[in-house]
Amino acid sequence: QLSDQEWKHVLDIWAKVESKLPEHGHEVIIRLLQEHPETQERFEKFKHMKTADEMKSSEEMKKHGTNVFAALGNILKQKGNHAEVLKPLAESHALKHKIPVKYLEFISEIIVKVIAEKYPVDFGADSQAAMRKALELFRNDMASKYKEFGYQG
Ligand code: HKL
Ligand code: NA
Repeated sequence: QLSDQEWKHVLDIWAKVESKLPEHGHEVIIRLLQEHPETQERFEKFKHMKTADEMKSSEEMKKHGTNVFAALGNILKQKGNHAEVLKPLAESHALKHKIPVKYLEFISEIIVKVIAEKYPVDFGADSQAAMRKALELFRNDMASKYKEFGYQG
């Protein structure tokens, strides 16, 4: 679990992320698919795309990035009491999309990297450490829900 101070770091930086949520969400998805090509195969609607430029001009991918970041923001704002909002997400990622925990680690790393590039002044070492911790909590709880749903992840 995170301390009050750590959650404050997480939610302060997230408030900045929200000023450009669709753009930042879009960028994270593009980087995930570029840096880990195996993740692209999981998206019926994106797996045909060949270049980063094609991804950048895709309104559909921007919409997906927006949805992912909106869902993540909703989770972070629960400050760890996220069981209720996590459950449907864990269910779909376990049983429908079959997304290994490893891929959740990939996206977590990219989220921290992208925020650090966009907000170098506001996202210092303490904030980065707090965000990593929040994303780790998210992943751990996703992983235990996965097991409840019979997916080893
Ligand atoms: N997805 C998230 C979050 C994440 C930060 C971690 C998150 C939050 N997803 O067809 C769909 C696919 C989705 C969604 C609809 C799909 C394929 C897919 N997702 C793959 C992944 C990967 C692997 C490339 C990773 C790392 C990842 C991580 C939120 Fe994810 N995703 C959705 C969503 C929401 C926006 C939708 C599902 C909506 C839902 O489950 O409603 C009950
Ligand atoms: Na995704």
